[in-house]
Amino acid sequence: MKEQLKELAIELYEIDAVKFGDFVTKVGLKTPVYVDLRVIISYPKILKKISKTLWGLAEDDKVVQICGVPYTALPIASVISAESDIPMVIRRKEAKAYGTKKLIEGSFKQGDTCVIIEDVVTSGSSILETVRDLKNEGLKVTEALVIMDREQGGRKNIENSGIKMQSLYTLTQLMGYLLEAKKVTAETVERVTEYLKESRAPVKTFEDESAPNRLKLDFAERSKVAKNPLAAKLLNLMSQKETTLCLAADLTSADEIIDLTERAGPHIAVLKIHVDIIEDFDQTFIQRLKHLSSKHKFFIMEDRKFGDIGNTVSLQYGKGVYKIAEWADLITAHPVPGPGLLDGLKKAQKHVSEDRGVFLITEMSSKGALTGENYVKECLALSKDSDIVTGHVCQSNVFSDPGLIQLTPGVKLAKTSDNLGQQYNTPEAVVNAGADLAVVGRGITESLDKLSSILKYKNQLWAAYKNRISS
Ligand code: S5P
Repeated sequence: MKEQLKELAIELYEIDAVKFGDFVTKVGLKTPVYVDLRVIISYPKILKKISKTLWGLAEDDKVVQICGVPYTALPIASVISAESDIPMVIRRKEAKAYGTKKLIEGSFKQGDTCVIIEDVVTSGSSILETVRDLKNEGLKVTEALVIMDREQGGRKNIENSGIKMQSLYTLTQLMGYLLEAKKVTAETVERVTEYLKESRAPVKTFEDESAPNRLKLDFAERSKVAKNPLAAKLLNLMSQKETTLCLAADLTSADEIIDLTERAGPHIAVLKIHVDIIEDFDQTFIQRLKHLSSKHKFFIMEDRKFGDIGNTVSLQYGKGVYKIAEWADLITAHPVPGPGLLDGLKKAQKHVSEDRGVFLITEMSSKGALTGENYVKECLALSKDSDIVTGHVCQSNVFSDPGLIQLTPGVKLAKTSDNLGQQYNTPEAVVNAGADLAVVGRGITESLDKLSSILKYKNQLWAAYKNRISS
């Protein structure tokens, strides 16, 4: 085996799958070693050899499915699957775009055991995300076979989640083989060793992945684990009032909003407005709204989508004509400025005695939205330890923390779009894609019989939620 690994290490070096120099990683960190196994698809003999050697590490002989982590490991997993005659499943990376597509492709049964194939492990997060999605679909994952362990904390993270990880090489072993074959100098080995000492990936607790499945828990149970007090209240309210409807009253006249809210109040969990589109705004409008919110028990959300540096958002939230912090139970914010945004919002909340919450805009419903997978990850990281984040505005099940709420806009009775990029999915589809609260705007405001539309959305959403937690 050792000779085989040494030979393979040299071949990988010669096809530029391992390079030494000054590189910058995806997340902007400097590294003296770059491992890019994508190139092996151009060398079928090496692809075959590496796949065979990797499969030789497998211990679990009851495995009935193979899953490659997209994308580099997919050809390796395919070769292993074809050679071993064990079927393969694929976890889609881009299913999140519309939230309703299948996450796992391939045919499998509940309880099937599955081995994961991965090319390089750094923090282990790609494997853990794959494991989470496979588990959500009922597959059991016991083992991960990896070509290269960069020794930066990934193994620990993976093993902490109960997955046995086997690798063909650690970076140190690979360096040893290359030094022996005189492909690298002792100085390069030393540089890499130093780098490894300094750049351990943070140990992830992966609470999210090991937490009970958010989609299967009922709101009352989830309220007990919410860090944000308003999230706890909202989950309880949805449970008691049996509604997950958030009405987007995107109307420009104060009277029209009040009129609609009077009718909708008993059936909604949240009334969402855009205060800056109201042409006759004054503080009496707010008083009337507050009166209705305490009479009919719903929360008020100002969909301001704050997105500036901490100091500016603090002023925008607490001051100015609208004094949003004084009356909006909930607000929305674009997390693009980073943690300072939350600090700024929190600062403005200090002057208010009631509970307040923030929904982070993590994915958008509009066509071509720039909220890609990495951005989503960063947004989720931001909410992890915050007590002011109520949940995420997103289109799909991107987080598992049962204490956070998924708010999904872009909802209509039929799957359609408008002519300005808005995309709609049905109430049932969005709930199955993880929506806890669903935002309906024009589906209600433009209907002739508003009350009957409100009830239709409310009932369809609630039925889909009950179905989700019981199935
Ligand atoms: O991604 C998003 C986020 C939000 S908050 N897509 C959205 O459409 N929204 C808001 O939801 C939008 O500002 C509007 O108020 C509402 C959707 O309205 P509708 O009329 O298209 O249902």
